[in-house]
Formats: sequence, structure tokens, C-alpha cells
Amino acid sequence: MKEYHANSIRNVALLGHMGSGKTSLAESVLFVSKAIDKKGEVEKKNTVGDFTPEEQSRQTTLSTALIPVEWKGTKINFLDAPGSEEFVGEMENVLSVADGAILLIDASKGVEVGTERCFEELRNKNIPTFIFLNKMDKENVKFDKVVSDVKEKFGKNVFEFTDANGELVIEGNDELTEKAAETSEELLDKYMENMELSLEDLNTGLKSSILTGDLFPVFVGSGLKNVNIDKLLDMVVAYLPAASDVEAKAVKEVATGKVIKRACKDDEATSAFIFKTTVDPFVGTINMFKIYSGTIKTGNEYYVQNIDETVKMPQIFSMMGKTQIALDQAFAGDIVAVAKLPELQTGYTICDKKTAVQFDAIEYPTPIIYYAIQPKQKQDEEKISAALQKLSQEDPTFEFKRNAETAQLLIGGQGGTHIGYILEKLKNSFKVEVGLDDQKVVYRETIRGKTDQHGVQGKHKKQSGGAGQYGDVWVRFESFDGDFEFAEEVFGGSVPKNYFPAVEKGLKMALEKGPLAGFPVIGVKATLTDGSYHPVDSNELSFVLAAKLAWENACAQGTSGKRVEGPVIKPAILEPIMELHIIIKDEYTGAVMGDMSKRRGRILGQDSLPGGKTEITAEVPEAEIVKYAIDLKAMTQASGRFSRKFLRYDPVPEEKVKKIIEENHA
Ligand SMILES: Nc1nc2c(ncn2[C@@H]2O[C@H](COP(=O)(O)OP(=O)(O)OP(=O)(O)O)[C@@H](O)[C@H]2O)c(=O)[nH]1
Ligand SMILES: [Mg+2]
Repeated sequence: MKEYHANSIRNVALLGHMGSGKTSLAESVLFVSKAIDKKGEVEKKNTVGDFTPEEQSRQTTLSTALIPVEWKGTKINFLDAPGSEEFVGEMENVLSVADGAILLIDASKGVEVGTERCFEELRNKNIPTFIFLNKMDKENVKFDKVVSDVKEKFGKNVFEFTDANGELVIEGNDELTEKAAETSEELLDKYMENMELSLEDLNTGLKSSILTGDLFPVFVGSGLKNVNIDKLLDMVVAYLPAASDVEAKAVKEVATGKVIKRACKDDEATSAFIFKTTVDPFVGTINMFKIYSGTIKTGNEYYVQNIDETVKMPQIFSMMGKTQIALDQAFAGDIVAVAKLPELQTGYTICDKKTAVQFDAIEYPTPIIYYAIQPKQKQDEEKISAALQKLSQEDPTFEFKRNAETAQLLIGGQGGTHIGYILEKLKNSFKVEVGLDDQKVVYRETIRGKTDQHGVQGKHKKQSGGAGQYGDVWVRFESFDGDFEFAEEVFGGSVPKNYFPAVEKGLKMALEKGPLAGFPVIGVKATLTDGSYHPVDSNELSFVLAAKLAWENACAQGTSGKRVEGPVIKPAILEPIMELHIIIKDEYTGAVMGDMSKRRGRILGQDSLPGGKTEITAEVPEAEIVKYAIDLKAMTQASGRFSRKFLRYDPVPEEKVKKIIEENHA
């Protein structure tokens, strides 16, 4: 591979709805540019992208592939991302480094949910965008209809650059000429003089219009049949920004904390950003990064502020799917990769030590669905955490955690497909097979009411042989707005001060497992009011045990059903309440709200968003939304999305208590 510098590098994301043909297009650009001499097909499982067994079995992209193409002296780094919205983390990675994008549309279908989602993201990030109407070889395609669909959905800045056959139609288009003229004073003057622009001026104007996101050109072709792909490559070179054309990315200077910008030039200090990490048990860790400024040379030393370490750069390479193409050095603007640096990962900055900088990490959505897993083979227990650790390093939208209270090992992700992929990777790459369970909701227990003023007694006494044990306390329990509070009103030294901490400790231990279903107890105030001690036999342990007894006795009063003199406390179960932000197309508002009320949810707000969308804010018990990611998808034809966060604990309705106790009581 030749050496390329910023002005002859294009970094282009391939985005679009699932199955719109991104991976096939990537294969086609490789073939047309003669990087490969035999063209693979997704259906034959022999493409350069989609090289993992998981991708091949599903015939869909799950992990971004770099597709470098050399075309007429320019290097185009295509990034072929997954179309599935559950792999949004990959899209975030790609968008963090792309200087331009090709948004693919399956012309036989028109604008789909995923098309809109990608377009929205591209606009949020202001990334210059081409629209490629793919699959034009199919019989039922109506070019004009698709174009008007695109214009209707994406607005008046959408312009055909070609006709249905791929012939350029920009010259002589008055609207386009005006658009180009508006981009600079010089062009405007020229235009006002003759009411036309030379082709060169027109192209200059169009390019800047595309760069600012004021123009989305439409092209047509077929990746599968290699139709118009050479033209598309010409257009990418002509109209999409070079790495040096886009505004420099802000970066924090470590020494001063100031946010600065480094020009995309080889003679600047080096700064590079890792946007994707893959961890494979055989190939090891591969980090893909974009060089924002300076150069990176195999064998040189660089600094990584995120872990405060200097690393010697192993062999760097370009990647074509899984094939590594070794490079001695790479220059500002390029996207390359390196293996054998397992201490580095997505979000880290590589730079010169003397002038250290750090880019902001990418923001990812947090998991919206959790499952519990357990290894099928007992001896895999240890292997599994190492494997999960590696998988989460690759994929920041995936999370795993051990829940101490339910003893479940939980994995969280962006939906059923995403979770399925994680399980398949565990099996294929790490040879660990696991069983899947629903996530158990983590409840809390609490008390209602108050014992009488003097409290409830707990007395621990053991005086058979050897040293005796003696502790005696009276504790008043009452419900409280907070987790736990301990107080004392001991009069006249009935319990010596030095035993107070033991009493508090005993109570805290007792509250770890509630009386109803064994969940931690919160919302309790305990006041030590009275007690007695023994000058020889009393010790700390005795008071710890006495305090536990006091709690148990207090709970027994409240649950025994026997008549007890005076006021009692009543144990109760609390459930986690989550706040959801749900974004859906307006047409689904009724269905989603209705469904929410069936789930015991409460709507807190409903806001209109641009593009015919509605955001619903609701609070709902977690127990009712364990599989909401899957249900919302079904309800909205995969167009809805949501985020969730924990809000608070609320009492469980009476009719649910019995079932929770049955399910959880050990
Ligand atoms: N007729 C026709 N079929 C195509 C064309 N491009 C892709 N396909 C088919 O469409 C299907 C999906 O193609 P992919 O290239 O895997 O699409 P993708 O956008 O990468 O899909 P995801 O990775 O799942 O998002 C495959 O069966 C392809 O053969 C095309 O230009 N014409
Ligand atoms: Mg694909």
C-alpha cells in the first residue's frame, strides 16, 4: 500500500438500514478498485467484511470492518458498520472518526426505520452525507418514487446528482448552481455576472455545501452487480471532504487542561484516537485508531494519558477486513490498526509524551435489557469472567455484573439480538456455554409504623461453663426516610457507651436480610433506649447478638398474627421504580401509553420531537419492564427506543407481595 497524506485520504462511514447492502458495497468497491480479484457475496459467506463466524451464520454485520480502497491516488477508508440498531455502539465508534458518510437505501424499499435513525445521527454529528440508492438492479425499483420519498423525509437539501442510470445531471441545474454560488462571495460574484458557473466553480461550491451539511447528493447503483461503483468512488474523491478539510477535533491538553485543536498535518505533534477494539483469544487485541495530527511510526514510543503509560508501537497496519497490511508509518488523517497492545482500548488517546493530549471518550447508551447467565459446566466459572471482561472491552454497550443480592451473574445489552451475539461469541471464541435466565428484580424490605416508646427487648445470655456472654438491649424501631439511622437514649448507663457501636453493628447485620424474603432492609431508624449488662460476662459479641435479637423480636411482633400489646412495626416489600424515556413515532403513542398503564406505569410527560416523533417519560416498576427492549421493538416495528434509569423504591402492591416472598424466600 502506498503512503497517503491527509489531503488524499477520505474516511467514509457506510451506514444504512439492516440489509441495505453496505457489506456488499464494500466488497464491490474493493473489487472495482482491484484490491481483490475475486468478488465475494454475503450470501456465500466469502466477503472481506462479515468475516467472523457469527456474522456469516446470520448474514449480517455485527462488528465494524475497515475497508481501505486506493482509487486514483486517493485512499478511501470505508468503515462498514452494522445496520442493526442494537449495535449502536459500533455506529458511535464509526461516527466518532468518519469525515463523511454514505447512507445506503435499498431502492426497492425506500426510506426505512434504520435509514432515518442513521440520518438523524449523521445530522447530530454534522457529518457530510451522500445518499446511495442501492439495489437499482432489482426489478421493482422506481427511481423517481424513491427520490421523492427521500426528499420528503430528509428535506429540501436532497438533490439528485445522477439520473436513474447514473449519468451526472448537476450541470444546468439552476437550483444546484444557486446553492453552489451561495457558498462564497467569490462564487456569488461570478454567478451574478454571468448567471452561471464554470464546472470547476460549480464543483467547488457543491463540495463546500456538502461539507456544511447543506446538500445531500443522491446517487444510484448496485453493489451486488457493480453498477456505477466506479462513479461513486469518483464522487467520493471529488465531493466528500479529505481528512484535512474537516474542522479539527477538540482535544484537551493534559499539562494545562485547556481545550485545543491540532491541525491535521504531519508536522504537528501526534494525537490519535482509538475508536474500536477487538479481542480475540487467538489473534489477540487489535486497536483501530485515527491519527488526528502528526504521524505514527512502527517502533516509536508514544504516550497514553488514560493509563499514564508509555508504549512502544508494535507493527502498525491497515486492515482489509481481517487481513493486515503492514505499514512502517501512517500520517495525519489516516485510520490504521495495531495489535499486541492489550492495555489499550476504545476511547484512549495515543500521543507524544512531551505534548500530551486526551480526546473525550465516546458516549454510549447503557444496557436496556439484562439476563442472568450461568455456565453449563461448573469448571467454566472462572473462564467466564475472563471472557466477559474481554467482551466488554470490545463492546462498551455491553455490561456484566454479579448481583450480590440475587446471586445472579447478569449480562446487559441493547436487545435480544445483541445478547444472542454475546452468547454466541462466548461459545465460539471462548468455548464457554451458558444457560440463560430472566433477570431477578432486586427488591428491598422496609418497615411501617413504630414499636412503642421503650422498644423491644433483645437479650443474649449464655452462662454454661467457661466465660459467659451477656447482652441486653431495648431498641425502638420506626420507619424512616433514608436507609438506616441509629440513635441512643440510654439513661443512667444501663448500657455502657463502649457497647453502642456493637449494638449498631448488630442491627446493621440484621438488616442485611429482611424477614419477609431476605432482601436488604432500608428505611429504618433504631434507637437504643435501655438495657442491662454484666460486669464480667458482657462483651461486644454479646451486644451484637442482643441487638439482632431485638430486631427479630420486633419483626415477630409485626408478623406473628398474635395479638401484641401496644404498637408494632410491620415489615413490607419495596420494589425498584425506573424512569423511562421512550422515543417513538407519533403513530405509536397511543399503543405505548396504553401498554405502559398495563405495566403499572405512570406517564410523567409527553413531548413532541421533530420528525414526527414523541418522547414519553414514564416511571414504572422494574419488574414490569424486564423484557421491555423486546416488547417495545415488537410494538413499534423496531422504530422505538428507550433508556432507563433507577429512580427509587416504592411499596409493592399487596397482591404481589405473596408471590415475591414465595419466589425469593430461601
Ligand atoms: N439485488 C441486489 N441485492 C443486493 C445488493 N446489495 C446487497 N444485496 C443483497 O442484500 C442482502 C444484504 O446485503 P448486505 O451487504 O449484507 O447488507 P448490509 O447493509 O451490510 O446488512 P447489515 O450488515 O445486516 O446491516 C444480501 O442478500 C445481498 O446479496 C444489490 O445491489 N442488489
Ligand atoms: Mg453488513
